[in-house]
Parts: sequence; structure tokens; C-alpha cells
Amino acid sequence: MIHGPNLRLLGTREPEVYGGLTLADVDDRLRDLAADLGVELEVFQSNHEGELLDYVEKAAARVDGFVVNAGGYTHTSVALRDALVGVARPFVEVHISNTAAREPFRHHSYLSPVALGVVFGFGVRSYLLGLRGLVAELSLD
Ligand code: CA2
Repeated sequence: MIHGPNLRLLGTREPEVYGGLTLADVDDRLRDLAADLGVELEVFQSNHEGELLDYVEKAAARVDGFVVNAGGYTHTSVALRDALVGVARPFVEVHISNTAAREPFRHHSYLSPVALGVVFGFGVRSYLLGLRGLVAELSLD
């Protein structure tokens, strides 16, 4: 699970957009779901684009795929897209909010065209749905 910039603020501001759960709450739910699904989950958060790129490159050697909420980098980062394409691991893009219903600059994602799938608008359930989708695809069920 890759959390991009500012997601550590979850549960502290803008609850009308992002809900009241903290990032630690989200990670707990993801860990519980991973255990139910019988998969190992590793979680990483950074506010720094280069650190996200380094993580993708290094983690690719030990993971089968990624769930990614790239935060604001979704709409700006050719470099993150290139990194994810470069490591040739499937990834699911997730967003808490319905980005299509928000400001026009959030309508474009550099990641969506190269993602396995995209889940947005379900609050923090988007993460859980994204993990389920990734595991289902990897299991070929
Ligand atoms: O809806 C999402 O999950 C977003 O990826 C969240 C990003 C935003 O830039 C994307 O357009 C959509 C923002 C992450 C910052 O999260 C905050 C959480 C609580 C309070 C303030 C920011």
C-alpha cells in the first residue's frame, strides 16, 4: 500500500471530504482485510515524490502488486507513472473522494491509463475495494 503526500492529515481536517478515520485506522483495516484474504501487506507513506519513486523501485522486487493513493501526485507526476510502469507490477489506483466530482484539475490522473483498475469515491472503503480487486486479479479468480 502506497500512501502519497498529505495523507497523514486524514482524520484531522476536511472530514466532509475525507471522513473521520485516521491513516492508522485505514492501515488497520487494510491489515485486517489482508489477513482475511491470506496475503501479506506492506504499507508506505511519503510526502516526497523521490521517496515514492525509490520505494516503488525497491519494493517491486518483493511484492506482486501495489494499491496506490498518490494524493496530489496523481494529477502531476509523470515520474511516478513512469516508475510504476517501469517495474511492471500491476497496481490499483484508489481515492477516498470522487475526484471526478471535484475541481477540474483533479479530473486528470497520470496513473489511471496504466493502472489495473481505479476505485474512487467510496471514502476509505475505496482502499479496501482496491485491495480486494488487486488480490482477485492476482489470484485469477
Ligand atoms: O480523494 C483522494 O483520495 C485524493 O487522492 C486525496 C488527495 C487529493 O489531492 C486527490 O485529488 C484526491 C489529497 C490528500 C490530502 O489528504 C488530506 C486529508 C485530510 C485533510 C487534508 C488533506
